[in-house]
This record gives sequence, C-alpha cells and structure tokens, in this order.
Amino acid sequence: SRTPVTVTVTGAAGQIGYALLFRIASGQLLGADTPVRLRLLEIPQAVKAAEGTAMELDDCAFPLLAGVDIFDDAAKAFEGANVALLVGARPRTKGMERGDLLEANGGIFKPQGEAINAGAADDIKVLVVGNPANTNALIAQQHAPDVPAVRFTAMTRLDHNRALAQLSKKAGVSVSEIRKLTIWGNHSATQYPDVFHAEIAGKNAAETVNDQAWLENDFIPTVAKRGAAIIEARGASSAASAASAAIDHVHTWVNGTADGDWTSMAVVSDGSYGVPEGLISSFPVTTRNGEWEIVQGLEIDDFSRARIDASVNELSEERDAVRKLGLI
Ligand code: NAX
Repeated sequence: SRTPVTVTVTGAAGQIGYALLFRIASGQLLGADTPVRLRLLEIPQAVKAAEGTAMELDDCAFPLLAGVDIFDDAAKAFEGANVALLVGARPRTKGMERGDLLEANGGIFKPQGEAINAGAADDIKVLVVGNPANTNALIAQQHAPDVPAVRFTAMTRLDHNRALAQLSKKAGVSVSEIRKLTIWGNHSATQYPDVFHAEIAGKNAAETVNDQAWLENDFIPTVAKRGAAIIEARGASSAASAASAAIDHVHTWVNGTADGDWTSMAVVSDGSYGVPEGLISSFPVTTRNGEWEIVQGLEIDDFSRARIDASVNELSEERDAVRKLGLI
C-alpha cells in the first residue's frame, strides 16, 4: 500500500476544523487510495478539545487514516508536511483596528511560515483559510524563503462556489453546467465575482442571463456578503461550506482542472492582469500535475477593470500595512 501523505491542519479544534478533519480522513482530500497522517496544531488552551476530535476520528475507523498527532508547537506540527491547511487565525474582535488585526495574525503566520520553511516536505502545498487569508498567506510565504512562492495559496474557492450556486439558481441550471467563473482579488467584501467569461451550457453566462441590474445589485453583493448573511442566519460563521471549499481547493490543485474549465485560487501574482507582482490575489487558474497556472489573455472590460482594481488596491494596502508593522 502507498506511503501516507502528511497533512498538517492548524486551528484543528475550531468549527471549520471539526467539519474538515473527517473529510480529509475519509479520503475526500487526496483520493480513496491515498492514506493520510494528520498533524494538528492548536494553541495550548485548545489542545484538549483537539484531543476530543482526535478521539472521534479514531472512532470513525477510517481505513485511510494512518495516525493523528496533536501539537501546540508549529515547528513540530509542520515536520514532514506535504499539505498544510492554515485554518487557525485571530478573528477581528470589537473595537479592533485593521492594524491590530494584521499584527495579531502576523504573530501567527510568521512563525508558521518559518516552521514550514524549516521542516515541511519538499513538495509542500499550503492553503491559507484563516482571515485575512490573502495577507496571512503573504506573511507566511515571506518567511519561507526556501519554499517556492507558488506553493503558498489562499482560499477563494468558497466565494467561487457561492457564485456558482447563485448563478445556477438564477439561470435554472445545475452547477455542473457552469464553467469558467472567476473570483478576482481579495477574499473580502471587495472581491469581484466575474461572469463575463463564464459559460452556461457552453454559452456566455452574462449574455444568457442578460440582466445587468441583477448582476450589479444582486449577484455581486450577494456573493461578496454571503459570509455575513450566514452569520446572521446561523449565529455562527460558515464552517461546513468553508471546509468543503478547502477540500475542493486542494483536490483541484492536486488532481487538475477539467478540460475547458478553470477555478479560482488566490496565488502569488506574476503581474498578470495588472496585479502587482508578489501580491497573493485571486485569479482564474488551471491546474495540472500539482501545479497551477493563471489563465492568460482574457479581455477585461471597464466594468470588470474597476472592480478588480478596487480589490487589488485593498491587497496593496494590506501589504503596505504589514510592511510598516515589520511583519514582512
Ligand atoms: P474558530 O474560532 O472556530 O477556530 C479557530 C481555531 O484556531 C481555534 O480553535 C483557535 O484555538 C485556533 N487557533 C488560533 N490561533 C492559532 C494558532 N496560532 N495556531 C493554531 N491554532 C490556532 O474559527 P473557524 O470558524 O474555524 O474559522 C477559522 C478561520 O477561517 C477564521 O479566520 C475565519 O475568518 C476563516 N474563514 C475563512 C474563509 C475563507 O473563505 N477564506 C471562510 C470561512 C471562515 O470565515
């Protein structure tokens, strides 16, 4: 049988962790023939809760689960990691300024980047879920100089999936009929879900829907503010859908996008589409053999340009702020 793949998950005792770990252990992340060894990272106060989750993982008797180890030390947690899911983060609390939030998260993602640099496997792939995800990914990446920058990604797949769901409802088609949707920019309220290059059953999605007012006043704000709507309804933030998107992100990265389709991932910019080099911004990407590539040559009209620029400007501001704080 195959050697287990080591998957490190941070924030393992949190609500996304609780939805995510069981899906990884059941084989949904890496496939039904790939055993996994889990390494969980938590803060000391939450180690006991993580141990409870590990007991439940045992009790599922998953044939693919080769072991679970729990750590409160990043250096140990990332040892030998082939895949790292960075879910744990410092949430914004009442009265917290953006600078405070970035600083608190710098205190988490800097040492985690260093630990990945020191101890992860050569083929390490990193997905940052914890918010502010793009900039947390940038901080970790900047502290892992020996790891190719392309291995650090942040999650906009939940936004992508939310956009698929909204568009499928509007058009009255299954999500499987929709291709080439794109989330551009930051995983924040400024993100831009783009349907102008998308297709529904092979035809241009914007033309098929043919409802600019819906696009501007309904679709874009609904997707961008969905996280807040979930909190309002559920009394807690998205967890199962976030875990599902994290599974999708890594699964697509490892197994490739379908011919004639792409996905959305926040990846380090090479300057494509005028996004400043080095920012970790969401793009349309294809994946193959475990590597991603930004889709090139899309025409961006004025409507899309303004929205992409607004979100990318926010990312530049976040980068400037963490630079000023000495975090990168
Ligand atoms: P929870 O507060 O339920 O869990 C977070 C866990 O992280 C806690 O158990 C905490 O002890 C742990 N943690 C904190 N600092 C840590 C550290 N230094 N090392 C290891 N663990 C640490 O939050 P949850 O609902 O699970 O959400 C986790 C993160 O995902 C949040 O930052 C949240 O904002 C973010 N999200 C990102 C999404 C995305 O699309 N990119 C969507 C969902 C979610 O909102």
